[in-house]
Amino acid sequence: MTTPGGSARTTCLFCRIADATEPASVVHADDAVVAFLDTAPVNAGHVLVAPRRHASGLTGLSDRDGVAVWRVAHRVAVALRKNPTWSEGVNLHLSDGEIAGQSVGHVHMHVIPRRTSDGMRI
Ligand code: DGP
Repeated sequence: MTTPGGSARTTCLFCRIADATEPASVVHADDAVVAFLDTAPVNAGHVLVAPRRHASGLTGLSDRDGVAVWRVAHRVAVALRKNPTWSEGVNLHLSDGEIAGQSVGHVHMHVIPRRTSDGMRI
């Protein structure tokens, strides 16, 4: 499925993943959102949730797409929480802007499973 978005459809990595012209391990896809495994996971099962429609950051994100991203991030988090081997907790994280650590210019939410053994302190 291709979502309108001008040149971003070909130049933006996450637009290409949404359009399935770039490979990704997709765990959920619907009309508004695609969710896929992060290739540089903080923990096993680290998922990124991105709107299909291109928005580089929160300023350009519509209410509708924001709600859709949240809905899927919530569902992925709840699914991960069902199996304590996969996650004893979850961090939801979104970096908006380079100064905040955003490295891919297509807004996305991180769903990061947490385990006692991961030793992370965030
Ligand atoms: P952020 O730094 O918040 O913009 O997160 C970008 C994430 O995207 C980062 O955790 C690594 C991930 N990433 C970068 N390139 C690719 C890719 O080609 N495929 C996938 N699935 N994830 C990627």
